[in-house]
Amino acid sequence: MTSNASFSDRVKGRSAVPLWEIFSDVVFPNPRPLLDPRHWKYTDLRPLLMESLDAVAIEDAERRVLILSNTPGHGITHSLFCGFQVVGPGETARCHRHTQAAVRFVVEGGNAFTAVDGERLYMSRGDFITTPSWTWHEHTNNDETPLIWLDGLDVPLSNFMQATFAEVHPAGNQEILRPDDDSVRRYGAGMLPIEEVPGHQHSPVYKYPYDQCRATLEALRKGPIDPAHGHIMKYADPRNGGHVMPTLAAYLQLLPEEFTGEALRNTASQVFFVVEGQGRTEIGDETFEWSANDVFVVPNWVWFSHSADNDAVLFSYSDRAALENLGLWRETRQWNPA
Ligand code: GTQ
Ligand code: FE2
Repeated sequence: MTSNASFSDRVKGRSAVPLWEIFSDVVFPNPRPLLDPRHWKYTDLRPLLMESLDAVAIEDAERRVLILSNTPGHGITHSLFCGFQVVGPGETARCHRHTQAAVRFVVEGGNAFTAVDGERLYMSRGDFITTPSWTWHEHTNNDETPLIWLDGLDVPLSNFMQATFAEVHPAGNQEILRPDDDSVRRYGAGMLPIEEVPGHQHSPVYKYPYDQCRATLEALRKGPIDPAHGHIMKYADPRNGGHVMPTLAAYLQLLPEEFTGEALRNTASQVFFVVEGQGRTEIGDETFEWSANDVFVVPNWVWFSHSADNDAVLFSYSDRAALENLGLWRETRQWNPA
């Protein structure tokens, strides 16, 4: 008996599968995003964040985070994690470290800091802070009001690679090894030591203060504008101009009043946080109207375009760094006849 079916069955009986039966499931012409675009309004989430202060003690929570869950694995995309974290007055979220890398964007700041790798980084609204893979980190709020920021992590990507490790600091708090905001002062001016440049795989700058970054966007107004992004800059590693970490890329962009952006699509999945202004983003065939502090997510390989009513500033992070490092980055822009 030698029918095709029985051949296939005999192959499958040996824990093998004929490629020709499933070829188009594994090799296909373009990405097939499995997630939906989505929009979270801060006005919906903030009251819940405030309630969470009473709903769980910081000692019982490890981190008090409301996850913006958009996939079965609690990612906001197949590769990225996103959440709003709140630390109440007088609280400390204890020190730990993990192989997953994090970026943070401060929403409601104050007299509060995150300590990363032996250094306290004070948190004001709009500051961009990194927590690279395997660096010790803890969060302390010495203010009278809650501290809130947006967390972006490469959790689904790292977990997919099954290279996840995590541990709590044996002392609960890390030793502070350098002055406050030392990495900003040491490396944030774009200068580097002529020898002994840090050899690790992440930017030596752990905080990019909003006032400086916002001023940079303002300076760009006088120059040419990108038809899709408006005035955009990436948070860069000053050693090489690369992304801040091997997996995560992050950006700040200014959409001037009445900006109408061209569409583009790329292989990154992207999370946007509205820092200032109002506008809308078309993602596929949906339109999301956003205003300050909202979050929206753009799936990979879906056409999207931004427009702004008044001057708008968007923070975003994506898996572009990982894609570039793996040779999987691609972008296509709308064909726009002159
Ligand atoms: O602040 O250390 O949103 O470890 C998820 C995991 C935040 C954190 C998250 C974490 C943290
Ligand atoms: Fe953490």
